[in-house]
Amino acid sequence: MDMSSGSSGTDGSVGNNDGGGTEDNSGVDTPGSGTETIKFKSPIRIGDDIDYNGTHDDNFIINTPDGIVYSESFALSDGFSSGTLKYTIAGAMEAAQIYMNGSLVGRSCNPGNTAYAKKECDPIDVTSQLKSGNNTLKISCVLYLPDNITPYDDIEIYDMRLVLER
Ligand SMILES: [Ca+2]
Ligand SMILES: [Ca+2]
Repeated sequence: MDMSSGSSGTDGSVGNNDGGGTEDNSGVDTPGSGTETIKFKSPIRIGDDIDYNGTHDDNFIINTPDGIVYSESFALSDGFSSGTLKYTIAGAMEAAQIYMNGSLVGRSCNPGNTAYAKKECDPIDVTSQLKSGNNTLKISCVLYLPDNITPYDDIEIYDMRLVLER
């Protein structure tokens, strides 16, 4: 008889490894809690018109652009099954280019050159571009050729977010 082992492990406490993945004991435990949302800066304003509101009869929330290109990095833990970018846009005459980790994943919709014509664009599936660790979203302004004064299409992007299924 050998009863010397002290590691029976049947004390009923929390912490059983029931399948790996990310442990999340934040208290949110409702149906659909496998969804996680990463929010980016909002609004994001890109373009080359440093006084948009002074030359248009509507109002961007941010008058001075973040630049021609906006990028934002974020950390991602392992264990996601899909990732989808969702966002709303205003002021777009041309389709801005959206990149995830250097890959062009989509082009924005174009509700028109007014801050009032906001539109929620179609979601972009970025699952195959995502990786665990550091990731970078980049949004690149495009030229609106009829404008020869500030030729990049000034746009404002709201509620850019990455919805992950875990
Ligand atoms: Ca411009
Ligand atoms: Ca514009």
